[in-house]
Amino acid sequence: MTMLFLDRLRRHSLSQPDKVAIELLTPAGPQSLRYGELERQVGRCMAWLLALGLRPGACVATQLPRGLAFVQLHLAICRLGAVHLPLNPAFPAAELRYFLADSGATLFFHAADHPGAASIAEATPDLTCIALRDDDSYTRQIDRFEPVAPPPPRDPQQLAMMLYTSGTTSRPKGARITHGNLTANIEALHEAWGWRQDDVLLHVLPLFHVHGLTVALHGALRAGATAVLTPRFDAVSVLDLLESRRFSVFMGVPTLYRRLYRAAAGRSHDLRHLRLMTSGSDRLPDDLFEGMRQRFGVTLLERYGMTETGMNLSNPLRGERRRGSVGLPLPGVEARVLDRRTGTPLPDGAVGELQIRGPHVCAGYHNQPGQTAAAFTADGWLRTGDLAERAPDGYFTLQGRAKDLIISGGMNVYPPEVERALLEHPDVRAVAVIGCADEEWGERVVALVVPEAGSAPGQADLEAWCRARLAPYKVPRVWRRVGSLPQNALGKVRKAVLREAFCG
Ligand code: MCA
Repeated sequence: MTMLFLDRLRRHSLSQPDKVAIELLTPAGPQSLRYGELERQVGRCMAWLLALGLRPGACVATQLPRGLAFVQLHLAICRLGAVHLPLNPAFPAAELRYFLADSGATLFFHAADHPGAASIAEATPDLTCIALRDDDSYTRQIDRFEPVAPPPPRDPQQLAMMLYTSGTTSRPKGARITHGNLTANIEALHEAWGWRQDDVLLHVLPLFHVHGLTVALHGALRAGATAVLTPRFDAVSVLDLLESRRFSVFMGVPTLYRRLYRAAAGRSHDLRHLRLMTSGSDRLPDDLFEGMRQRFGVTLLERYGMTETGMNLSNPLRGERRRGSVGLPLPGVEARVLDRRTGTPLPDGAVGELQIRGPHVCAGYHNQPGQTAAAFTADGWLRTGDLAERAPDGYFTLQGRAKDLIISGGMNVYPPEVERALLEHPDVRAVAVIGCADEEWGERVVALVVPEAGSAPGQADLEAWCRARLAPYKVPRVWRRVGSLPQNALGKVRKAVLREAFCG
């Protein structure tokens, strides 16, 4: 059996205790944690969690900014055999309440200035809520404890994380991610992307998604490499850092690359010392792929993943990084393209639904047997809802989505979720939410609102309504009032017609 991810990390703490594992850049200067210190701090954190009554299998939610406390809590929760649910700090209380209730979390770590925390603590007396002011206050908490060092879970079926993904028909569902899933994915990436112990990753991505957490951070820790975390993404300072320090790896979404590209206008930059710059979470536009090559001398490596699976397909590290393609199946991953009507496999060059199978695919959705059954075939293939075609030489190209989904700045926005929120507004009779192409964000969220007779809800009012219920990136940026919405014979809104009419 392959050594599980956390075991591998523990080995690094013994073999290279003085090597920097994580460096956090802060306005007050860098803070670093060496592999040996990381193991000790995680040991103290585990002692604290045990003192708080945490048991294996229990779910711990965190809604924390990127920082050393987040990383240590993540590793400690997983190491104790509990389940980590990392949440976006931008979720308002309304969304947060749903995630906490649905996951059955027993412990919740949140930022001390969280506006909704008091009401949540009051409404859910069984939930232990712990406020952390910053990394320093976290360190003071755990410093009261001697480190413990229980062996990491050895059962690959043991749950490690729960990550929520929205749906077109349902409320968000928690993908159940096991230690075996995490290990399978990180081993596949280690091999395919040639992770090295002397790699230095510049990490700018959110830590509460697969991309930033289980691909970027775990990738660096699995390799025994160094991850340097910026407090937030700022194109000019990231560009300066990439040039001035010897980073070898960077991971981003197309919106980030667009900003880097623009920030470099009029200046010459050479980023050829980076051996790997990957792009994912959304389709990389052709002009950006070419622009990054011309302006920085870098050929971006595009890959394809999902919350339910981690990474599935990737262009090769060596060999052709094909423009517009998401590459080939990673080691251990099976991928196929099926006819959506008949369910039969399609020949190369034909567009159908992409399905994925392998040891990295999650163990279904938490408490949602119906959704799990709908998402998987009887023989274990995950229906991705993405359309793709396979070229005769094995490269896959995404060709759109069968699901109603908008991707804005690499974040998934499910129109039905936004529509449901707006339909609760007393002045809204009907609404359709669509994505319109946008150079910076990939797509931008547009709402077409049919008001109730005699009412005329204002944009500011509708926006405030959404902001109280949804994370800011889901809130429509463009609003249009319409008299009616075009429907098909089954009464379903014809979004293609709306996109044609309103995405000018
Ligand atoms: C921020 N804003 C956004 C988005 N992000 N609006 C639409 N879409 C977004 N993605 C809005 C904020 O609400 C705010 O508006 C304004 O932009 C500025 O906010 P700020 O936080 O300063 O934004 P930013 O720092 O400029 O963030 C943009 C970003 C960020 C850096 C592109 O969105 C980002 O890090 N995206 C990467 C997401 C990612 O890692 N995705 C992976 C998940 P206002 O003030 O009006 O509220 S997908 C995944 O994991 C799969 C498996 C995969 O394959 O990778």
